[in-house]
Amino acid sequence: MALISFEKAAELLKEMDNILILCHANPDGDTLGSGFALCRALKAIGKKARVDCSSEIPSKFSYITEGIFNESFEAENFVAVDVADIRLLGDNYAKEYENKIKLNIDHHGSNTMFAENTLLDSSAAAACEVVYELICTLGVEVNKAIADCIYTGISTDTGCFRFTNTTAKTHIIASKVMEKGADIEKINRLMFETKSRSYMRLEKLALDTLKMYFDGRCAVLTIMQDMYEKSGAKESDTDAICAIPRQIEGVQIGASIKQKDEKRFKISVRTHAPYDAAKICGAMGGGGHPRAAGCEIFGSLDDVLDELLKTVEANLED
Ligand SMILES: [Mn+2]
Repeated sequence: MALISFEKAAELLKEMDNILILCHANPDGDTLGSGFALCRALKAIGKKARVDCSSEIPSKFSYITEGIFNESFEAENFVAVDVADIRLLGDNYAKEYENKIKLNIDHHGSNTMFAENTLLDSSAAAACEVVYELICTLGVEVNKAIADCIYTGISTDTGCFRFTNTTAKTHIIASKVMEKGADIEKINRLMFETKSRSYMRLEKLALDTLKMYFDGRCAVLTIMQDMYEKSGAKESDTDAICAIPRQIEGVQIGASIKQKDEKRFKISVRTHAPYDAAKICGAMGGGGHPRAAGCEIFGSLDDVLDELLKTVEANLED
């Protein structure tokens, strides 16, 4: 349960072999970019490594996984990337790998320190920034494939360098991977400009549920299970939708409620400063970053909305 340095993390990885790298469930560009960049780097120094995730990897990330030989071997060492809490591995994986993670590489201030060793930089905009530095510490040459992975994590976790987590260092690392051939035109087009037709149908259904509260300072939209069927979209399509409420003029706290099971809802909160999304979600049993956080609540939709609005109201008054 120790926080360790880049040097120590590199040393640990050099001692390991047969390494299974775990991404969080409902994988995003950062966890996948981190996982596959690290996997490619470990293979470059002769290790057996592969990446695993409890959810299916969305097809738009296929360029990240392309051309990597997913070796079959008996995993001996387990490394997690971009995972703030063991539960985020997904229900079955969380149980299977509990107390087995030797190294966790992360950038969430809310990290629960579930791993034996944690390499954490909470000032990093993306876990991919941390992984980039670790790869450099390992002495591995960053090739185009690794550069594409790192750039993907950085651009997606910063909303293409627009979110306030973006730092000067974020841009420096982005420029380093550009020099190594990261295809920023293709990556940004795939991540930010390309929307499937099923996604557009889901966005339309979700927008129909949008409601404003507290004199327009809070906006909430809801995505119910039947909307996936109606639109043909998947849950992985909802990330961009969750960003919409905060985009409305005058909104300081935006939230989306996603139905997971009949009585289980995932809430995503996005805020403008000074409102703290991690604090709001923390009050409801979750966590995350100051501008983007999440939690899960059990109950009917009405109960969930009540609890969310009560918590938002308390934070707006602070
Ligand atoms: Mn991340």
